[in-house]
Amino acid sequence: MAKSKFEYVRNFETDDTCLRNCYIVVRLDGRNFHKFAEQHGFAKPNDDRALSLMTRSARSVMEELEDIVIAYGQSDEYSFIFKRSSNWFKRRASKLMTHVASQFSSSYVFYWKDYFGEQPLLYPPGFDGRVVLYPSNRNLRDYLSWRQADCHINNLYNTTFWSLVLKGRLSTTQAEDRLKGTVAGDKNEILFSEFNMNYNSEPLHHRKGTSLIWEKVDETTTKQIKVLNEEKEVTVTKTRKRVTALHCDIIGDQFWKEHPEILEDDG
Ligand code: DGT
Ligand code: MG
Ligand code: MG
Ligand code: MG
Ligand code: MG
Repeated sequence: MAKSKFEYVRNFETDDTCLRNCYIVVRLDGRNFHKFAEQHGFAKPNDDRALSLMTRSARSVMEELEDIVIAYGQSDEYSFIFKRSSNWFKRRASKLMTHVASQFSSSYVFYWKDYFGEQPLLYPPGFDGRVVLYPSNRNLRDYLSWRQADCHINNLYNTTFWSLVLKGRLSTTQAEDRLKGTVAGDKNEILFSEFNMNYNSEPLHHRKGTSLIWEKVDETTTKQIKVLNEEKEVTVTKTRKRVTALHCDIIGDQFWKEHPEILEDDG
């Protein structure tokens, strides 16, 4: 086909191919969710409807897009890890990131009513995205450990903060002052001695966030077939992959030993 004289503008596109052999991480984060949570009456410090909707949207991203081996989410963020050998969209960062962000955002709106029922969505939420490349399994594991450690630190702080405010009747400024300079042990102690709470008994999905991985399941169905004009019933077993949500520690070795299929060998 003849080229128009306008074709040259294509050369202004920049190459954003992700380096080979690296895991491609796309992290999304809710835009101004401080306000979004306020306006939609999210429970403090954790709203299970909101967390479940995030995970439902992340599940849609994993099911609809290619090559995502694990996703990890907490608060208003989700990270999606593409397998290091992925060649989806020729590894173009902008394609991968925008597909993740748009699939996630439209799912968040699409599934809103499944979690919030009649409560209306007051305005269209948005999510920012970024792409980060990790060249080794250690780097990727450290990335995920960083996000899970962040979940833990924030959740311990928020749990203590909102206990002081909602149960201890402190003002938000007083609670802030009370927590200034405290370490994890101090917060555990406040929860235990003042609110009779054992932090380690708080829900796992609040303390550890949510990891989505692919799980193999055997599906058995029965089928009617005709053999020599005779109807026969046979059972057929198919192995299918299904997204499963886990709320376990992903910092230690155990999780990675139990799921060796997530990472590809360095080498
Ligand atoms: P950004 O990301 O720079 O546009 O601004 P934000 O406001 O989204 O800030 P970010 O992402 O650092 O912090 C997440 C906010 O979302 C934080 O203010 C608390 C809120 N949030 C997330 N999950 C929950 C929840 O389950 N309950 C409540 N009450 N708030 C939540
Ligand atoms: Mg932020
Ligand atoms: Mg945010
Ligand atoms: Mg955030
Ligand atoms: Mg097109």
